Amino acid sequence: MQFDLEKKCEGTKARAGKITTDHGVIETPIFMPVGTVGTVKGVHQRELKEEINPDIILGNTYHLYLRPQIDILEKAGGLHKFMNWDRNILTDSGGYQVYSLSDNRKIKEEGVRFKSHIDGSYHFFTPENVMDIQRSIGADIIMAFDECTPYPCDYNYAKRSMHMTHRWLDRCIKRLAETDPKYGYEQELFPIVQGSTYKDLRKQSAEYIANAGAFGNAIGGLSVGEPAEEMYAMTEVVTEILPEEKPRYLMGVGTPINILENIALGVDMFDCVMPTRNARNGMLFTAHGTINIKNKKWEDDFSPIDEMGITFVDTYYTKAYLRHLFAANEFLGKQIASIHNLGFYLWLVREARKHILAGDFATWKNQMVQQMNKRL
Ligand code: PRF
Repeated sequence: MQFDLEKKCEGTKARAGKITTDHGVIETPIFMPVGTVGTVKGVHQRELKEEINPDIILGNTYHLYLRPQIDILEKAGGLHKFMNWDRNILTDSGGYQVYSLSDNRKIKEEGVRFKSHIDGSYHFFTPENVMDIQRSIGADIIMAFDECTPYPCDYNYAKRSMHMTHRWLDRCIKRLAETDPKYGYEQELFPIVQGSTYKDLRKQSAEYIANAGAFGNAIGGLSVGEPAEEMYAMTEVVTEILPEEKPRYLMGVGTPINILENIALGVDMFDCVMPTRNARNGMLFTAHGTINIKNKKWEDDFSPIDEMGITFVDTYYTKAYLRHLFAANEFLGKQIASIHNLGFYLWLVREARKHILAGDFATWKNQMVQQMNKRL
């Protein structure tokens, strides 16, 4: 696997780059659609590939381990084959889902015991078995096992947790060195910076993570309820320290505005459930602001969903029709909105990349942030 830094923005810390893996090239900045259980909710693989066209999508260790379970994924020959997706996949380690989904969990140095949100059964995740599970899922990029602290978080808790995440990282690295990929292509680990909203902890963590010498690095523990300004401040502290020649991934972020602001702070990769989750609730993101398609004002608006949109649904359907589908609670409404929103997110990061390469990213970004900060 290789990362090439192609261009740095002059006015901001934004960068354009390319990650080359056995499943193709990932142009950065990138937004990775979330395919938690081996499906980007509501979107066929064919639509995903042909309309939205991301170089990489995300899967989840926690969910895939519980269902369909690892033996099925191994029999299928890995997640790529199971879901028929021949481009890149990144899997999150479960170091977040265990905390956000399982109602009953116990965190110890050895690992985390948790209760399945599906059938109430008990399971144990350790840095070692999470690496083994990610070998079996077969993602191209795999994440270290970490603890994502909540917001707000007591300083001493955040500090202890951060150190444990660092020790867990060492165990992840050791386990990976002792094992091989299962399906004949390379897998690379991204360690995760934690440290809550404390600058000194974030610095310490970024230094530790940078020293691990991994292929790329991630920033976790943000977008957990803190104000956007605090998130940006933490990103900035961390990107000052993480090596420039390696890709940087900000986990679980965010709104279109959050994404542009963090690109400006030197982040290359993003994922978030927002475009698909909000789509299912009738919220559409556009370059001119957000639309609540359930609103009565769209009832007789026969204009296209989004004249500027990149996917076929944007001009194939009208706002009035999409509103009707939501009012009637039809599946198709959620599908159309999901395709639109993902198309918009991918358009946004591709535009960002173009402007970084063209040298006018800062001006473009400021204008977009202003434009998108509206309700239509
Ligand atoms: N850790 C992991 N996954 C994550 C996060 C994290 O901190 C976040 C934080 N927003 C999203 N997904 N492993």
